[in-house]
Amino acid sequence: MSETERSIFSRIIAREIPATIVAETDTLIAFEDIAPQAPVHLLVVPKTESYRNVAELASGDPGLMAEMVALAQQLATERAGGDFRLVFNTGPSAGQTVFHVHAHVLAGPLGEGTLA
Ligand code: DGP
Repeated sequence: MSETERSIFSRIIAREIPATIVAETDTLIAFEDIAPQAPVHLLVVPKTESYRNVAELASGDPGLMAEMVALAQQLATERAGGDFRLVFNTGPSAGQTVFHVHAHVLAGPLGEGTLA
């Protein structure tokens, strides 16, 4: 894959562009969404760029998907008492804009105007 084809999230992982990183493991990174839609709005992202969306990830590496859920739960527990929403936009007409699989972790009081 050429430099120009790398996703914005790969550039965050490589520290080429800034982000507020809140957790990192060998396989995952988590950082604050640039446009938060809930009191806690984090993105949990596999370091590999092999999967464009959650359907590809679930069939290609279900263990990695389970790691994403576990990290989401850990972060929601640290920040918002443990309850959380996990959103995987899958496909352009569903609102996906970055084609490097990622989970939106939403927590805190969810009211009008938050991600439905
Ligand atoms: P989606 O629409 O599901 O593909 O979500 C992509 C999310 O990524 C969106 O909520 C905004 C976030 N995002 C896009 N570019 C950046 C960036 O450069 N930094 C951060 N922190 N978040 C970004």
